[in-house]
Amino acid sequence: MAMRSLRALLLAPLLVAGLAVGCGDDGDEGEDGHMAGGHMAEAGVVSPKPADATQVNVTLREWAVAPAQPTMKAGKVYFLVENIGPEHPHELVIIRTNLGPLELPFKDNKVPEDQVDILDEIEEFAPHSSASLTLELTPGRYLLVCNITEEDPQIGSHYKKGMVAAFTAE
Ligand SMILES: [Cu+2]
Repeated sequence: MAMRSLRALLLAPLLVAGLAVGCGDDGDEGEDGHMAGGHMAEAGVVSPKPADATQVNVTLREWAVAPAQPTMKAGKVYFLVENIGPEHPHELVIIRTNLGPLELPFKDNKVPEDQVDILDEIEEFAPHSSASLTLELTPGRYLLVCNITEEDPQIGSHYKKGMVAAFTAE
């Protein structure tokens, strides 16, 4: 989170400069990355799959989280996550819960991360890039959530827009 504020600080003068020259470009994309909620997101980082892990591909887009399969064997899992955008950075938070996809607590326009059992997460990364995460899943039910909230009221909470999927380890 500290990185976000730093980026916002670095970005602010650029935005002011852009306004000052009456920049005619009304797109919201920076030259080197993609903006959402006033900050840039960097491309995701993909690490190699450990030999003993089972791979699960997940696609993130506006506005859905789509695992290639709803169920897998418990154990070491390698999530390979692609953000196909088309425009917004997304993240992937893995929450252990028996609640349904639409039943998570919701406060201040997002899922309060101190009120759910977060196993791990991939921080937000730019559209048209991929990221990976390896973790141990014990048997049980999980929700895969993008918990980004944008200031733009037309967008707001990505979770409420539909970015959540159920996932079970058996
Ligand atoms: Cu998202």
